[in-house]
Amino acid sequence: MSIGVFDSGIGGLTVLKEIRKVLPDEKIYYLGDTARVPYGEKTKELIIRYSKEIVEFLLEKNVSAIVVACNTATALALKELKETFKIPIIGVIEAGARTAINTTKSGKIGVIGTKATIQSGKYKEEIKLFNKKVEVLQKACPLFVPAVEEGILSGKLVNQIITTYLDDFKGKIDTLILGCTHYPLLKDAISKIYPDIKIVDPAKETALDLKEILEQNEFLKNDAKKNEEVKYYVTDGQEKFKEIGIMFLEENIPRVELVKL
Ligand code: DGN
Repeated sequence: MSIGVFDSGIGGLTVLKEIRKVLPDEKIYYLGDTARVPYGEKTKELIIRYSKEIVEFLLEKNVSAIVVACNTATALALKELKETFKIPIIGVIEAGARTAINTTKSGKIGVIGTKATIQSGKYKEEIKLFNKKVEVLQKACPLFVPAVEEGILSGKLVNQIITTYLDDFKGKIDTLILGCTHYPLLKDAISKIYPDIKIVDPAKETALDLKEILEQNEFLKNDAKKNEEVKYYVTDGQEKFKEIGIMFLEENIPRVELVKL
């Protein structure tokens, strides 16, 4: 049994890290579409096409389930992927929305993500499915991704970027969903500035959802090998992926293969 995980690039490694904690013995194929990142500025049609190409690649590896470890691809392509392919495919948004609903006391939730994720309104839609009365404030934070990729995770510059985007939320929300897979690296910096806001990273709950789906489908066997490996694939820039990947995964990435989709 193996699992496919994909992202527009490197951010999905924050989701992979959580999946590895919950399912350390399953073989995982991770694909980062680094040649075509960022998805956050692209059209829905293009994101659906890219996502389908990636799923087809992962299916060739005989994966039993797929995690769309990218908020933008989840927001814009998950529905089409589920309609097109027969295996279980899960995204990160439902888990994020559910966790936020269980976290908020005031019923006021903030969502941040790429422009495409925010414009799609998917988080708001999911949250409203759980509870219509909850108020949702949204904001695209496009400068967070380059800051994270440059390793600027604390200090004056990143604090200024954070307050520029998030001061609008001050006093208006008690829970903030990190609706982009890069943002967990800014969690500490955001928490320091807004200690009263509870921060939700959808990755943890997504990993638990995946485990539940695998159990329901009886995909998890007791005879699985211990500590299975992760195979990494990118569409460009193997070295950069390895270099920055450590920051996201907090472990070394020994080998990355290049693929053409
Ligand atoms: N991984 C993307 C997401 O979670 O929305 C962000 C990266 C990007 O495509 N800009």
